[in-house]
Amino acid sequence: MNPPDLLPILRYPDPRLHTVAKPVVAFDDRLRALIERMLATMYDASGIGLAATQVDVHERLVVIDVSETRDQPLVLVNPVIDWASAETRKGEEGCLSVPGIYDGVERSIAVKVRAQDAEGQSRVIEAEGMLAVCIQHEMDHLMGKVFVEYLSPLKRNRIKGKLLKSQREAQKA
Ligand code: K2U
Ligand code: ZN
Repeated sequence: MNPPDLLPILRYPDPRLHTVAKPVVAFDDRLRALIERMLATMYDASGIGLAATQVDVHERLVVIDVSETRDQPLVLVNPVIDWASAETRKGEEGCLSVPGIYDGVERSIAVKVRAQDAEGQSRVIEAEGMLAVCIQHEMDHLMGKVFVEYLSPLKRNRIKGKLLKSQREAQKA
């Protein structure tokens, strides 16, 4: 079987990254094919998470794999954070849509998420550590939020300028 085709990842400050995703309603072959392509895209980009928003699909779907062995994919459809710890920690974050930029973001250290799997089965996930951070980062994407929005306007404008410059140069090459 051919590996699934990779999907192009939107790059900040593409305005489509600020679209609010709609709930997934059909648990069909189209969804399963999309999940396969998102997983292939995430692994190919060495990411530990990918939200559908980042591949210009505006539905509430996230894939994650925080395992060392890169073989424990987690599919979250229509995820809802039911509980987030009051205790927070500032951690270094990156984003496949903001290549080469890493900065500190404050996140709850633990979250409880209700979501459906690729077949539509509901499940509850209690997460902490990197998985909790990744879930919060991906859920932001589904709300049209990119992690650089937690940074100061000065930093964010510098990042915007840097990325637009590198995108222009890439087009010339
Ligand atoms: O762009 C994305 O949504 C994938 C994110 C997920 C993520 C961001 C920050 C912290 C945890 C997860 C990353 O780009 S995946 C790349 C990466 C890998 C390990 C640690 C941090 C970032
Ligand atoms: Zn991201």
